[in-house]
Amino acid sequence: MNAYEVNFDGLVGPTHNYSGLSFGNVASTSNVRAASNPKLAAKQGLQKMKALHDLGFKQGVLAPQERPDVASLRRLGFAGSDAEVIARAAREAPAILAAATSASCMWTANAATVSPSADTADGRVHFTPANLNNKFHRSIEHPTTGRVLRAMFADEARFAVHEALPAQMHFGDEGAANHTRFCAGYGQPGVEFFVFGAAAFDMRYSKPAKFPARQTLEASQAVARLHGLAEAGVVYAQQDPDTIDAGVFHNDVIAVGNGEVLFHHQQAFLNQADVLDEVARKLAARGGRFAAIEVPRAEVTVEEAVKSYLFNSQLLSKPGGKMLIVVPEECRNSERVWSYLQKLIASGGPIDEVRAFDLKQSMQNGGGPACLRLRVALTESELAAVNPRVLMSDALFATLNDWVDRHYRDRLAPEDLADPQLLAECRGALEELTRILGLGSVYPFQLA
Ligand code: SUG
Repeated sequence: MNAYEVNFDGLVGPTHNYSGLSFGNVASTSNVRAASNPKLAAKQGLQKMKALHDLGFKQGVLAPQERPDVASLRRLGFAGSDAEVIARAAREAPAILAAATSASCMWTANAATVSPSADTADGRVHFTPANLNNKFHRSIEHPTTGRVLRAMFADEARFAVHEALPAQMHFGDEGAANHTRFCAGYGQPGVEFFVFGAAAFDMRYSKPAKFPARQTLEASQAVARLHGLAEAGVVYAQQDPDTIDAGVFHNDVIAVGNGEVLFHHQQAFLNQADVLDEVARKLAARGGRFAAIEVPRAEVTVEEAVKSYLFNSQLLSKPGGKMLIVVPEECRNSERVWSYLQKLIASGGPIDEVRAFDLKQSMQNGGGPACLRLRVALTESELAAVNPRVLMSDALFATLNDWVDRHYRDRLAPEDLADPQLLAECRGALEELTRILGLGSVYPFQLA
């Protein structure tokens, strides 16, 4: 049966802003207090979705969330009407209000970990929303993420959407940003590659010294258990702690995989040679031929990788068997990175085309092309069971652009986060969006 990879991109929410919330993510902390442009951010994201849809790739949309999250503010003791809750938080704890207002759910690579039906014991596609426990502003995403995923993948005979892992640092889970799957074909059993930053219970593993390791080994193992993955189809690898300290806060900042290919930096993993051997062996047993493309630090340093987001790229399989690499414009701005890419596509290897996209609004918070999408491999019949309203089309693109034009501001400065009107604007936009995307009631204000 035919199977596809579908990329579900996060639609940037109306409160997109720069609050410097992600310690360890260099772009986020360097752009703190800059003014943002939510309208432009949403449009840059939509342009990428539409361009890939036009090239024939399967593309979907994942809805943004209600922000500021007044329910979280109430749990922290800010009381009164919604407007009073926001006013009090703005006065007494602006950093907490900023966290509760973040549009960070746009980075849907962190929405969940997904295992396709060919890999799972019960033959369903499994989703575990990520608890994103390392950052408060992201830890509040998973309840709504779970409801949105259930509204998109509602057929329980085909899809299983789990609860997030326990919200605790031992099980810090960052979703698909730390997970890649290798396979000979999307519908065939593959090798799921879980990359962790540290172990929570086992002190023998090394840890970064400066920045947090956001994903634990124990979280990855729990997701593999929940999804019913066979040991023969799983590889665990540890990120090099020094690269985490250099700003590689997720594995998708230093490596990207697709099909039989892993495109990665020389310093991506600890014991890199052993890791690559294990993937090659396990993939061979599943009928695949592993091809690792290792970028040496002599050609691109870790710092250049972090700055250009070379590895936060999408590798997309084209009909002829070759792959397109989708990179952010920042790769073009680095002479060394761009010339590496030219060499790569001329090398005769699996990647033979590059396209750069302007995603600057998201990039300034550390979110490149790969951060913005959640990959779901689906068979033909599973794809037919997905809520069709969330799949990109010319009509949906036009509708969403018009929706953005009517609901989004083109400037949000730090002081604007105290404006109680922002919540009303966000709710108005989402009320309409749930109808456009056929999601039913998924937001706190709709469920109250
Ligand atoms: O979690 N930035 C996000 C970026 C996520 C990128 N995702 C992947 N690499 N898959 C994060 O660090 C910054 C928000 C702010 O500072 O306002 C932020 O949340």
